[in-house]
Amino acid sequence: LDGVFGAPPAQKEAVKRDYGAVRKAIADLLEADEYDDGSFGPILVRLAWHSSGSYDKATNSGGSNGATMRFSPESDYEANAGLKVARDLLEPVKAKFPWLTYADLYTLGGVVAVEEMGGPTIPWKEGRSDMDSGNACGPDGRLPDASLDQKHLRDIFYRMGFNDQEIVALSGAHALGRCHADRSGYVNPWTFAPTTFSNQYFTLLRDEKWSKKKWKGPLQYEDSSKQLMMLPTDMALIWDKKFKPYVMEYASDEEKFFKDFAAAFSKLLENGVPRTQGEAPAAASPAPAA
Ligand code: ZEM
Repeated sequence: LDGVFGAPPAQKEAVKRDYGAVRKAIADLLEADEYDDGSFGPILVRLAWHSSGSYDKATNSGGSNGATMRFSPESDYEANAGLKVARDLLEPVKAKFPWLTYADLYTLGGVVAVEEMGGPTIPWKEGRSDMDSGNACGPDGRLPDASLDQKHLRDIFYRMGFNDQEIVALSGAHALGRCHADRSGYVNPWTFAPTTFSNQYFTLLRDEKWSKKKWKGPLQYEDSSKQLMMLPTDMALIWDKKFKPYVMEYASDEEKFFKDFAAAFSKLLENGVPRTQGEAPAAASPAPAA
């Protein structure tokens, strides 16, 4: 009978796909006194974002599925400078859970980092697959250029299927982390608590007086303490009359920001992932009893 109905149970692959254990393994990597502000959380959020932000809705190409950033040319795009740190950090997790795809790992890394740094719960579901070469890498230039303006932000994010409110909500991730001169050419963090997920990015945009930093580097803005920064694309959010109301709303209502960020970030990670109907994470709540 075994010959007809498949291998006997003992020989079947007995792998329990324990995503709780994966989440814990990622969470255990975050704290690192010697790195940046003491956490790898921010760069894991950036890895998830850049893995996904290559998505083009019109052609349904790019996006987190495939984990194409592991390969040249995408790994070498200027926008992805520094992200090898994050990919290398996650290698031991991949080694410990060989059944896990890189595409699921890179997105789940960002989800766990946001949650561990005090942010909202992000709806996430497994099911991405990995490409085995760089043939499927999207073209360079699909990620935003920080030196440009609101028109550019809309060109980039509308292409992924986002609206103005989602652009502002997603930008709130700049509460986290910092700029590195050797990666982007910019310097300094956006907030005084760069390892805590909060709405501080919006309160600072609203309340601080931002002026052009006087230096030889690319144009960036600094606060009165000269310790914090904003990119030209960050400033566009308070200069543009359609973006600004969302900045004001998120500055005064952190709960609304958390809710909108969770929805937009989940959508970002999901863009381009093939799903059968009802399989996407928003609909992944317990199925009705049969
Ligand atoms: Zn960022 N981002 N980003 N971003 N980003 C940087 C760092 C981080 C833009 C951008 O050019 C830059 C989103 C949107 C946009 C994070 C998350 C998200 C840096 C600094 C730049 C230049 C890189 C460096 O030097 O290390 C632009 C133009 C954006 C358009 C709106 C979105 C959306 C994000 C997530 C949802 C994070 C967490 C960092 C900090 C990384 C770190 O290493 O600390």
